[in-house]
Amino acid sequence: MRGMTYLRGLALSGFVALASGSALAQGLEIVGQPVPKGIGFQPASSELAHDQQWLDHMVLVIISIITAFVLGLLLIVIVRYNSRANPVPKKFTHNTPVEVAWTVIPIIILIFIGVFSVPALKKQQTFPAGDVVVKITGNQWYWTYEYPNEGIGPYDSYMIGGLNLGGDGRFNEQVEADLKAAGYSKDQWLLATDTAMVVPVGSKVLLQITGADVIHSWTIPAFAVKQDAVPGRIAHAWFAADREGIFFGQCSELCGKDHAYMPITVKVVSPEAYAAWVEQAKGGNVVLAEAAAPAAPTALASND
Ligand SMILES: [Cu+2]
Repeated sequence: MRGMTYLRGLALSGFVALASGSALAQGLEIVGQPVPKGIGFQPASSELAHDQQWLDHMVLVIISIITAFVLGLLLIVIVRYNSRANPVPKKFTHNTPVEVAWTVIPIIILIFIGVFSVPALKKQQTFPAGDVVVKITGNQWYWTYEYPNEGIGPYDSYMIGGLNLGGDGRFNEQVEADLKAAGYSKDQWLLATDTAMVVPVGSKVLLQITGADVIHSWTIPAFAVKQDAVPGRIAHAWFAADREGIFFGQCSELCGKDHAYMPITVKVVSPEAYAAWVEQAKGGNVVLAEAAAPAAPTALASND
């Protein structure tokens, strides 16, 4: 299944990427990947991710106010009650109204946060039947995907330029050529894989995640999905991607010497492209063909 199919040149994609100024691979926009000096989230691309990021920003506002308040109190104490400004300190030890306030106000703040965070967590952990079910197995050091309902796979997904594909774990001209042939640039080194998980946009995808040897962890940050892959257990996770594109993640549980070399690639495509891929994948060719992906740059959302 390795084959050379994925190494076909994708000059058109490269041209479109240059022309539109955004990264494209196989006609799909690269949406979810780490960026240099980035400190924020990857673009939220599922309802779960929108919830998660909204929650994060909301809590950030609260903790910023609290931090500023405590800093203000500290400054007042430092300026007004230092030993020079206030040589004879007060002797009292209790102040009931203040003590009630500093107990009740934090309780109210915690309840307020909980009112929003518990439903978000529950949504994450309430698993739909799934329009698409994908079984994911973590191995040292690659991922295996299987679509039990469609009879696709299991097939493996290796990092381009990784040990399994003839690399030595280092970036070189051959790796760059392999990435280019698969429709990626050197920016996707350590992220792009030869095969990918392919799902239709908007559909609820139920993941059944397990490990074959040691504990791994499957994640796509832009979908707000992260789940340990534990040998002997099947854990569930779900997402519904709300935009087409290519999304990357990396194994997130230290799993041995090549832990850093087992990235995750998910391609979200139109329902039509997905149906075409399913037919082709049933025949054994799981590499998303260029023709299956939308080619018109005008159909792509901007990456903001
Ligand atoms: Cu790992």
